[in-house]
Amino acid sequence: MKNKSFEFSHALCRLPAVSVIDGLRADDHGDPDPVAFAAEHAAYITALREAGCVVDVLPAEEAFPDSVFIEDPALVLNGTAIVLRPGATSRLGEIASIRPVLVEKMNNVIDLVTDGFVDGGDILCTDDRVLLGLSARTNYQGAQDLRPIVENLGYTLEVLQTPPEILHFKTESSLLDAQTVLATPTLAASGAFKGLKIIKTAIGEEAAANAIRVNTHVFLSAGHPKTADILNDAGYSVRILNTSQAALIDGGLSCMSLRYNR
Ligand code: CIR
Repeated sequence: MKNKSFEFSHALCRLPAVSVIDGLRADDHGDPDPVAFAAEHAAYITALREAGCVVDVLPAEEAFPDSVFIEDPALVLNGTAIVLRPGATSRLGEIASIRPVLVEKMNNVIDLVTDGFVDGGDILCTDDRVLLGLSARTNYQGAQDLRPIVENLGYTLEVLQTPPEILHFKTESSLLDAQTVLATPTLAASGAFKGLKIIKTAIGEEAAANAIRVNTHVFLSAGHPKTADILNDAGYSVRILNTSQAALIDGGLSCMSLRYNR
């Protein structure tokens, strides 16, 4: 029996577009290089496959610079895909792009019923809980829309507040196993993770928090050696991946795939 919060048979990714140079970002540290981005993305897909996932790779969507971050317009729970509504205007068109793919691949597809906003990056799932961080991209109406959907799928929804300086709830947190999260000291202190064990990122390595557990591996962004040591010492099998290009436009490891079971 798979542990549904971190054991996945499949993943869905979308190739980065050349227009990724226009990706949204809070602070400008230069544009990503599309060639380097594609190389890092290819290594990420290889790592997902080596971790045991069948990976379907969708073509790039030039009209949507941030569409490589495929986690944001959808969530898959128990084989049901929920089409979300990204909170950035430039990303709303990603809904129409991803929806037919989900209809083809998933058992069931559900839409949000109002014009509320939810980004997948604000959602962290355990086996039976959906933690949703309100943020600049996810609003209360979106949370209200999501609640009956996730409850019908057997989860409880917990609506939390992402500290204002953080883009997404999962920019600074990730699930390591059914009882444990990796989180920055700031998000850990917010009280969001009641009932869960918290492993904190090392000081100065906050960007390491956007990790992903995929089957027996924990994918961690390169450049965070102290956090890698903490995770290795805690018994996790850490796989380091370069995310330097995604980081230039506020993306990380979780955002670049939808992971699910079929
Ligand atoms: C954005 O601002 O929407 C993208 N540049 C980054 C999205 C990252 N997604 C995520 O953390 N789930």
